[in-house]
Amino acid sequence: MVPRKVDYSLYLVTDPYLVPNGTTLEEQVQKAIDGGVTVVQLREKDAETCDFIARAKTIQEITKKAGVPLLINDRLDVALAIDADGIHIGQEDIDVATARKLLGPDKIIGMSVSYVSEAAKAVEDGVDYVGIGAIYDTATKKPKKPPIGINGVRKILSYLSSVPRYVATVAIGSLNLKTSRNVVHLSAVPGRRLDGIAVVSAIIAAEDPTAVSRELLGLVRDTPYWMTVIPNRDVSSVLAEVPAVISKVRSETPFVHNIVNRVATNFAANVNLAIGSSPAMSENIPEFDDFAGIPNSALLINMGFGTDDWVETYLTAAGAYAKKLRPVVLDPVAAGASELRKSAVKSLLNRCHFDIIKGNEGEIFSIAGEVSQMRGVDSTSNSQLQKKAKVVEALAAKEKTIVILTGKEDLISDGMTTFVLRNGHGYLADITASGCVLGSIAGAMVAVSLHDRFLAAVASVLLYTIAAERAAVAPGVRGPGTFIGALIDELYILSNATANGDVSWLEAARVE
Ligand code: 3NM
Ligand code: MG
Repeated sequence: MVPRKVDYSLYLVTDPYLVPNGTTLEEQVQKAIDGGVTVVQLREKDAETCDFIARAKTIQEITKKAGVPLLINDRLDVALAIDADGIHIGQEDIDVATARKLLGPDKIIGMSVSYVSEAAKAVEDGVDYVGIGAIYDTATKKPKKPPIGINGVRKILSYLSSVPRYVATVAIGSLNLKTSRNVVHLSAVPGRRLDGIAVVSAIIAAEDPTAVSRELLGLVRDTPYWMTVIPNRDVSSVLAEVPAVISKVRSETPFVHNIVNRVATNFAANVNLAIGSSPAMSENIPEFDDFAGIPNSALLINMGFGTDDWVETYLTAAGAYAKKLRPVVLDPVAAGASELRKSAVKSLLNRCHFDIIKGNEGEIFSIAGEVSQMRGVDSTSNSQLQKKAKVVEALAAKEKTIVILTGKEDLISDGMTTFVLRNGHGYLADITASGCVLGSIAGAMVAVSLHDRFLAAVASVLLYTIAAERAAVAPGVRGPGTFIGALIDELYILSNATANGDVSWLEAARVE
């Protein structure tokens, strides 16, 4: 047999117990193939050998006709009996060398792995592909190990990118219409991405396996807008585009859904209004889908409060906006301050994509897994600028996001380009929620600038920090209290001036 290039994009794993009433596994497999499934693995954990072989033969008729490879789960004897295209084995199954000897060099051998160490062993043993999982908890299979999330996939892909022989990869474990896009695209590392997704219940239990398969294949193959990073940015050309973004917020009135801590709610809503956006403050899950469906919507998740079900609320909200391809801003308030917050951020990053992540040094370093002088929300900078720039750049590239690191100087990075911005005023450190409201501004800006999120971040920080400089010296401002009112005024004044073509205030910008 000639070794062929296998397309792993949509890899169906069967389960006889999940087939809906009134249909058969064979029918479901046929419908799934009609929808674009590219590989089928027959998985029968309880079948007698004779039944397994009989079923393998009927499934093989379907896959052969479609030119789709058929792999057998675990059972080398069954694979040999029907001359299947290969087998899939787990860590505790037959060893690869024996399987290879019995199957020959041209058959496909795949293995389940959860960690780099297991992947390394599988590569060394000569497998053709690895099934990486479980990504998330799944009801389909009792997990032996904790789920590894998107970050677990990244680690294995990074390892594989350093291996000379190409070993293909699929991810498995609760991959469905909600999770697949992020798992495939967010896990990509330089030079390497998943070849596909392995799916059980989302297809086998579906009423319409054809439609689901078609949609899943699209999620694997279509590159989401947030994978595109604009190369070769320079300060003057980005600055030249800032007024257009600020004006667009005024003319288009984007809807900004703020999930924000109680300390910041009123301030954030007023700031959204001042720059021309339309705020809603809601933690009510049943209305998230409606909000996400509003054209020009954006979501801000500000983690400044902790309730029992907060992570669920954030995940549901981020999922609703992701489904509509609308932007989400994350403000990981005091991300490293407690174990609760650390694990909350970890869950979010293992599932969600964020268009902008905004935090102070302590928060951003904590997310990036770096050590800084973290002291809750008041953390100040001790690190060198170079170090900060490296951290924001790496985090932005890894998470396919724009990172804003606020402080005495603000850093903004898309993973390729990093700007340092030096506007602002000391009063911003003397009032509460000054960082939180920047997240709300970023939500409004990115809602009208999805194609250029870096620009949206630059526009947000400049408008806000220059407004702060002006507010601090505005008539009647005597301290932090009067500053808050003047800051809202200046945001309003500058935003309107910009919309009316007066951009002279931008001459104060200090960006490099
Ligand atoms: N293997 P669903 S998880 C068969 O982690 C299987 O190796 C896993 O089912 C692993 O797509 C899994 O319904 C079940 O979540 C995945
Ligand atoms: Mg097994």
